[in-house]
Amino acid sequence: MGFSEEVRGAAETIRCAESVSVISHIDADGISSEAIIRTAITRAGVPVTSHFVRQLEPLTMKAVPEDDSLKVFVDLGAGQQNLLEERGLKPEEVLILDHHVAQPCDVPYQQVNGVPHGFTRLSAAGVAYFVARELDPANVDLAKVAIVGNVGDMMARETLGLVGPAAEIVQDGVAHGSVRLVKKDLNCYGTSTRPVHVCLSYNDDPRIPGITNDVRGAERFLQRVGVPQKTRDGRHRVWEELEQDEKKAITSALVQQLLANGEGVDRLFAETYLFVDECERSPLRNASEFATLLNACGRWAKPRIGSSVCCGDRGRVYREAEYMLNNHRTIIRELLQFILETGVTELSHLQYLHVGDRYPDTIIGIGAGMALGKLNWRKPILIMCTLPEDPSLTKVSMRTNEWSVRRGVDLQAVLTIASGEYGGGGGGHPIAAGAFIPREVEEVFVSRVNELLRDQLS
Ligand SMILES: [Mn+2]
Repeated sequence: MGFSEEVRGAAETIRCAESVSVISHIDADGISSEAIIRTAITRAGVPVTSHFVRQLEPLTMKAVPEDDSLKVFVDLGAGQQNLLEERGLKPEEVLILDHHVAQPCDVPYQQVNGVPHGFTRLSAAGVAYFVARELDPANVDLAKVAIVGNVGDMMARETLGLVGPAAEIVQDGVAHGSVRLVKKDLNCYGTSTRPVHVCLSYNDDPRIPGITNDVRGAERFLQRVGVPQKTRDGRHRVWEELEQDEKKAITSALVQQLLANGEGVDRLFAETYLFVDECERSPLRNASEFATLLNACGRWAKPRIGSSVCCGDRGRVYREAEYMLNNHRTIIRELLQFILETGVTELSHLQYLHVGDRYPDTIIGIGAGMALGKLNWRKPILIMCTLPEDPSLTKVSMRTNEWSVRRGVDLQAVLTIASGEYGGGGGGHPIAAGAFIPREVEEVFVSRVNELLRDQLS
């Protein structure tokens, strides 16, 4: 069966359902997937309820209602079909919309997943979008939310833009009028909300000597290029609102600076996705900042707030989401400060630290990622924390940068292998990955990861 047949089959299953329970994941992709499929199901006139889980494991299976509704698993399920089977779910009461590698299973659960068809850069929000569009072509207004999910799940990162079926979603959004595609934009986070010099100094893909991790350096750079940092009324300008010739002046100077340092310029530009129906300088204005807002909601256990924002709420719920985002950033800044003050232990191929139970496991990876630029950025960082709800387990997060990934580092591979060897489990991306391990193996685990990194670089 081809991918489009799977999509058609899923739409048919939903149309025939008496009622639906959506079970989804709390990250940006999971939240946007849930918003898309719940909206489409509601519009099809089928009663639907939603349930969010941090991950699908034996403990969280109780979130799956014990009724005769159709259970639609989004952004999870493919890799946990044994749990569905153990629960005694029959094939006719399950539909999986996922993009993770499927686990072999004796029960033939219905599934839509791009991976077996070679579409490895289509996240669950993309899969949910195609099913929604199949249910009703008018659902193209959800393309925007699908782009947020795909970008949030790093589907555009390596390829500097969405590709394959995900690029078709972008075309739908452009045709609908809610999405503006910028084909060759600055490859930088925060282009709609951050002052330009802050935006430039936070960027490490590519690393620009004298600007990356150097706010003053970035300010001097803008002065040199002759681009005013502030508006006439004294407000800091953001990248998105700069004039075309100012953007050109900046990127040309960045190209020169990179070339002068013998660095490649291929990662300086990327495709970006702007949402023209959102307020200027709002975190909803572009796909990657919108995804951060969803992640903030999910990581602080408020996925429903993020979902309502995806569905168009711009009132009280949106203000709560903004609060979540600001709170998220404050705590991450604290965590960053903690990491820098405590310091890391350096091994030959990585640097690591343990933050105990000071910070929730949902944000330690983000803090580690931010700290990396201020530490030895050539070595991946590994951060550990204890889990208050299960002291026998340790959560491990790792972060690196494009520079290392291009040299062969794959954090997902090292964490999957090493955690597997010690009875844990892990996953993620080459640039960012996480795992759970038994607490008593922390030390040997770290040296094993160091060894695996050494092998990858040899
Ligand atoms: Mn996902």
